[in-house]
Amino acid sequence: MPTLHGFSYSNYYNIPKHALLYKGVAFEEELIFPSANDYSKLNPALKVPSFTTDDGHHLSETSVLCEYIEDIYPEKPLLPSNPLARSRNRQLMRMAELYLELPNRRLLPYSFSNQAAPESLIAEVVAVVDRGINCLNALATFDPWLLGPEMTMADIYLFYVLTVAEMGCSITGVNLNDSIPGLEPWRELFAADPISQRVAEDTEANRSVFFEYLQRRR
Ligand SMILES: N[C@@H](CCC(=O)N[C@@H](CS)C(=O)NCC(=O)O)C(=O)O
Repeated sequence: MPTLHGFSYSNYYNIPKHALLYKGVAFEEELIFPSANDYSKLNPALKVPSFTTDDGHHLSETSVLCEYIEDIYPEKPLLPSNPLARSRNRQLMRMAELYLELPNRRLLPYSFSNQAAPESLIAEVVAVVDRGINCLNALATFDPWLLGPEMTMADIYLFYVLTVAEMGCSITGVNLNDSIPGLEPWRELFAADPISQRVAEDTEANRSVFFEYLQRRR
């Protein structure tokens, strides 16, 4: 059986997990942190998540796992079949990661430690996040899903990207709901799905274990 390795407090971990649950794939979850002995065999970048395929190969990088899951489990598709629509989907995933997740991730150490972030860093983050806001306003339709009537991989990607983006926004003061019309009702729609609720419960259940891991790393 395929195995998803990592920890539920990770927003990246939750992306392939949501996709697997949506597709009804039987899989195991291994609770593991990147500091574990031999974790590099699963993922040489020492990041979570990683994935062991049904035939024992290890894969990592969340966007790659999404592609693999879609290729291997095509039932209940999460990417459109039309090449342009497929690329549009990937374009939004990439933009969400580059311009919303990654800049805000730079603020996580300050969010977790309650220390003030340097103003220069905040200004850098806000400038990149502004690009992300423009991308979503230009491309997302929210009718009712991110890119039309079907829920797709881009919806999953953006939803979990936003959990880290929100942590950063609580420091920068950027209000994504105000800046991106349609974002808030779309988030509510996604969050109401039973799979989202299951993932959210698992995330919450992992909270104390994750913060203990962070303490040990300091
Ligand atoms: N590029 C990676 C990023 C994954 C990532 O940053 N994961 C975080 C957890 S959300 C992580 O493993 N951080 C390293 C650590 O906690 O030591 C991917 O797409 O999977």
